[in-house]
Amino acid sequence: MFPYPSASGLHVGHWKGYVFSDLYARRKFLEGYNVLHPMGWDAFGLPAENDAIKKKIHPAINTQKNIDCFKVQLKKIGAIYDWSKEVNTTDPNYYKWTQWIFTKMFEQGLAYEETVPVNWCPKCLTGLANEEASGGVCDRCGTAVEQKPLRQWVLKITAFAEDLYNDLDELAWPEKVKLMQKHWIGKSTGTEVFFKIKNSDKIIKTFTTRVDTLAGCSFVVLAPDHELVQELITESEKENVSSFLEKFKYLTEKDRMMEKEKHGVFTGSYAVNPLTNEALPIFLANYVLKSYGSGAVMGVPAHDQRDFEFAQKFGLKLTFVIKPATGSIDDSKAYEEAGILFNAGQFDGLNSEDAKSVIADYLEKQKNGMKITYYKMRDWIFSRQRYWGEPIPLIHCSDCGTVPVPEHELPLRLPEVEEYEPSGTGESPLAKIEAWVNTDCPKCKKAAKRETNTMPQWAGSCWYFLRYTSPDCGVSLADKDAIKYWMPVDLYVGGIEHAVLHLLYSRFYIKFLHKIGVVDFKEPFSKLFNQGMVCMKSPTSGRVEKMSKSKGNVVNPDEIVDQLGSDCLRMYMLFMGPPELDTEWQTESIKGVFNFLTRLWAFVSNKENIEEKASIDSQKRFHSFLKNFKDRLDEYKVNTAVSAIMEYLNDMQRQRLKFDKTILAQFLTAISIMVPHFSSELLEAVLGIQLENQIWPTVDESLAAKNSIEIAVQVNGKLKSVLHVDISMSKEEIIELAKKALPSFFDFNSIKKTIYVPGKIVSFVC
Ligand code: ANZ
Ligand code: ZN
Repeated sequence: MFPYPSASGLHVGHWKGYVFSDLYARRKFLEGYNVLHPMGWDAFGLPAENDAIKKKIHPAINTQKNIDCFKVQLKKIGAIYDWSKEVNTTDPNYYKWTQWIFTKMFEQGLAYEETVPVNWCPKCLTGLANEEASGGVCDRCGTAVEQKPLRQWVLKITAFAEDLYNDLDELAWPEKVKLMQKHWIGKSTGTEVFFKIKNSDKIIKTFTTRVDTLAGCSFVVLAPDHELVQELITESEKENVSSFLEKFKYLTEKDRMMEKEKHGVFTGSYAVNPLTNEALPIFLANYVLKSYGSGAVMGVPAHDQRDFEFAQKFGLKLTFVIKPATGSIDDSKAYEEAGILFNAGQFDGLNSEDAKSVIADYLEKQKNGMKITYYKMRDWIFSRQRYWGEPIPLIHCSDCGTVPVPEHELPLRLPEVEEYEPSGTGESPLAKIEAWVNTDCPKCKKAAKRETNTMPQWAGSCWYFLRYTSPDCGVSLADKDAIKYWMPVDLYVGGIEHAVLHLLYSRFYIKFLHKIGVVDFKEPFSKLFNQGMVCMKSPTSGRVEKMSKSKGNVVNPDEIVDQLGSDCLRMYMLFMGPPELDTEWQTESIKGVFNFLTRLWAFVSNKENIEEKASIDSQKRFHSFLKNFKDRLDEYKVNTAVSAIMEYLNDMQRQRLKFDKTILAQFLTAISIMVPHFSSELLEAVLGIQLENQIWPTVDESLAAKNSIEIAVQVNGKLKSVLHVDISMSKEEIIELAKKALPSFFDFNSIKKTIYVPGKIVSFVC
């Protein structure tokens, strides 16, 4: 995942993912693959704009400065990035295609304009994100926010909901991420039940996943903003209802849902239960959302706890229609489990799971309902009222309506302006630039106005990986053959915080581009790896937290590189712990890695450790190391792959084994993927060969075959070391080796007793 070039620069946490992906890029390269390991910049967006405003430097200049700094820092990693493939989302030659994709979506009816309520602070005069308006008050000034309808551009991601959901199953992604996307998309299969309204020809559609409970439905509830509300209110209930509605006017859906207390009001109207023909009171309530399902719910207090609480409060009828197969019903709460139907007329005795389809079929036949699948995911609000983003390439003409900027006029450049601060009126700062706003309609050539909203930061990151294949392509978003050759991405590495947003939006874009024939695959990232975060104790909170400048717990990689070298930091990042987990930075441990590398350097550069032809023991030890190393890499257990190198050196020294030139070259080549500078220096200095000419070594399986066993060495019951010994070794030889594995300061005279458990343990009692 390409970085957002922030002003604070790189910290060691950023290294973790980059070193990890470099490891696999280097391995594939040595294996003879053609590898595309690129880098680029996700440089539009609010943080970049805010930083520029703070420094009073134009965002374009400021962003370029940040990129330059980032690049200097990144180069210290020594990754095999192909800088000729660099992309930058703010480059007009790049965002031309971000805009082009939008116009294609617009032409396909997948980008539409809608006036949607956004959180609006009447004091700050700006729209706020849901996260900025929790509890119904403005995050900045504490004023109660209103729901203000603002004109927005929305992308119809829901058109792909089914594929976005189903195709997850094919992906080699962490289960956790797939599950998070499934929850977000929120597929729900159920039944829409139609309720006739008494004294009206209208019907209310309610969505339920438990149509088996329909016989127990004793009321119907609508969201307070449901479109039928006004028609349902009877004269006698007018006052009650309007004071109820007044109370909820300012709350977001989320806040309404969060409230534990069930609030509601009777409308005065009744609906008819299509199974029992009973008349059911129609209510409005805070716990029903307009934006989900059909915005109305059939209330079944006996089998839904929310409905139960609501019914208790309003004294509504409680009818159990499902009972457990054994045991009895507790009528102090809802029974939400599966069971057997009763009190349900012709459906009595059915098991509740079967009853779902039987009753749905029955309703369909009577035209009182239909089976339906709903998705919780909403369409994507795509416009921002800010300067630093891709201008939305549309023109509003009073005669022709909304017309896309023709392809040959793209990119539609962001105009140079003096004032790029948010205007505060809910309009983009672009709206103030009359010379830019006023233009001609591409169709009828009459005077028209440009759209002034810009795209969100996500727009450029939804498809950048395609551009890496041919960043200079001028005729399409990327060269068709190049896309075919390289894509989809084989291994995508990044943090889990992108599990839903970026990773879902990119999947949507690729599905769209597949639909219009730009790509011939439907998923952008075949394999995903989420690296964990690097954490450290924060001086402000005293807790171990994710590294970040604001918490004052960052380690600057440049300093570490100066003191200990890039390879030492690389190896430490890989050794810190399982790569997918969050791990704590420890300065002591990185010094341990430094000491190890120093020891390895001394061992390898000592001519006495190289002989003409390595002993069979040495060959066996090397190939079992290599097998181990590869297996652990294949399983992405890179920390244990580092341990394999450490164990190997320990055994070489302990057992006084020597390399020959072939083994040494293979060994240094294998570990070069972790410590490339170190390896290539040694290859050149000791063997006179170039890393660039090496290939990934193959394991000799016959030599790697398990011919050694692990023996634990204990002193007074405490584990001191683990030996890898040849199975042919005698008890005496093993005890000798075990003694050598103890620290040099160990007093051998203190040994009272030596116990050897064959094939397992050497235990010294002192
Ligand atoms: C009647 C019923 C009886 C329900 C029962 C549940 C248990 P999921 O699985 O999340 O899709 N529901 C439907 N639309 C709603 C809305 N707009 N706002 C709030 N709640 C809504 O949940 C589906 C269930 O959530 C539906 O099934 C409905 O309650 C409720 F014993 O219908 B159920
Ligand atoms: Zn026109």
